[in-house]
Amino acid sequence: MAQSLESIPNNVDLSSDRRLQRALEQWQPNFLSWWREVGPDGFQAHQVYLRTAISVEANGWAHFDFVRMPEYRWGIFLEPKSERRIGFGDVMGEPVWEEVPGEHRNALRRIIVTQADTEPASVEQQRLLGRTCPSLYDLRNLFQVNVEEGRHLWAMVYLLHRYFGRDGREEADELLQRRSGSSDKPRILNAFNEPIDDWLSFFMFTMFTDRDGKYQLAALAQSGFDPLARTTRFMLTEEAHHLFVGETGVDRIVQRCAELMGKGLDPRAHGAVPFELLQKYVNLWFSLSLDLFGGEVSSNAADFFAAGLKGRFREDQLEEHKALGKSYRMEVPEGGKLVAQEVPLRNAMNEVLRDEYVKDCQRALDRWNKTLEKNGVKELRLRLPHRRFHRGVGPSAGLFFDPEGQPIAEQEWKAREQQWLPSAEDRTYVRSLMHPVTERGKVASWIAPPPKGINGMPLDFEYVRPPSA
Ligand code: BYC
Ligand code: FE
Ligand code: FE
Repeated sequence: MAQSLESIPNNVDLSSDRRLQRALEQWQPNFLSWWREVGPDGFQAHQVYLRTAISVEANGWAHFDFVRMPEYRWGIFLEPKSERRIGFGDVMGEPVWEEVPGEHRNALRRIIVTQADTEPASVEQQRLLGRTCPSLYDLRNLFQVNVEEGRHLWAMVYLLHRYFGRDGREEADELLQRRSGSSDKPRILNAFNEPIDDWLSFFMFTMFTDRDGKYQLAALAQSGFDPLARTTRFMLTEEAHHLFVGETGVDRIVQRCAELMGKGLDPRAHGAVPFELLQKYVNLWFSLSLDLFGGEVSSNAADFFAAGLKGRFREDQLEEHKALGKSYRMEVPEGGKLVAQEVPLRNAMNEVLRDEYVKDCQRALDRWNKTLEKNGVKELRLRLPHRRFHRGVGPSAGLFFDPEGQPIAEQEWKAREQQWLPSAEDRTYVRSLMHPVTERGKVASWIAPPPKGINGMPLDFEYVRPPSA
């Protein structure tokens, strides 16, 4: 069953719009070439136990079967239309838009392209991980995340083709041309050009960076541009699994470390990840992911909110939706000191969204810290570094702060950077742990087994089967 010969699974009545269907069918083989070129390396012919979205209804969703990844049915699914009105900003109360308003065309295209760009980027970043999987269960989860990020790209490309005419089609082509980490055509946002070449980084990425995805998608799910709101709502249901993979993945690594430390053993001597490395990887991926929310003070963010393009997290559950005449107090570095500043609330929307994100990350750290405690580790606890630490975007970028957020001199940063962020040696150590474990039911030494399998299957289920099977 070669999917490329069939039409594209969808709930948008694609067959009624022949031109659009043809344009997407022309893009499809380019997507597949991209997938084969920079998608999961070495596993394209394997049979993977995957979940495929076949409709947006609860039962059409949990469809599990063995699939070869290039034959995954990447589909276009939007939540059903409802009588929605714009819920915030200057246009609050007006009916949502079914087409792109001319005055917001550039802004919307930019938001959609930025969102779209992250999806293939993450697949590229993760392409070599299959070779060093800690178990078949984890290998399957990696591929589930990868195919769904591929579907998220489809979701955005549909919007570009359907609503943005020729420039939308050009943008869709360029999404397949940029490459994560490339020096001449890099991906748009910083974190998506960082290497992910070990599984500790993968779990940190799905914990911290996919979680930016959750908050950005939630903000776009409020959008006055209804097709964007409806498609991001459905994407959020898939995102939940990615976050599960990240949060529980790190928790299992913490557990392994804690079990050894609780018995007075040295994790390094037993092929596990030591506590200080866990903290350094948290510092790295949390700070990189904070940058993805944009600058603390942003006129773009204010414009997006005013225009009804991008709301706050769960905007529909807030009490007021104009965000006018209010300010947000933040500490901003100025001339080597921290100065309190009152920022008009709309200009602080990136920071408001980041607040929700940080709370959610703290919740996960509390859970990991319980795992340390339960295993008899008394003193050590993981901590989120301060928001100013190691930032590349916003007023703290280019300045130096310790993990508590205190300004320090560049020299001190240089002297201590390796205590706070993974050093070349640390990365080498983590990579040295990465040996593939592909025997059914077996798990690598550095990670605890998961508490249960996927879709009610046992832990020793053969989640990924070699091509001959
Ligand atoms: N890297 O006004 P500012 C996901 C640029 S993740 C590089 O402060 P704004 C996923 C910015 O473009 C979710 N450049 O920021 C996760 C602007 O450039 P110009 C992805 C950056 O515009 C895992 C300048 O700096 N979705 O789905 O308010 C796996 C000043 O910007 C960065 C979205 O991002 C950066 N980190 O907000 C798979 C949603 N940050 O104008 C998938 C769509 C800022 O000076 N994007 N810049 O040329 C947006 O809503 C906004 O573009 C941002 C930035 C929130 C990213
Ligand atoms: Fe995604
Ligand atoms: Fe994701």
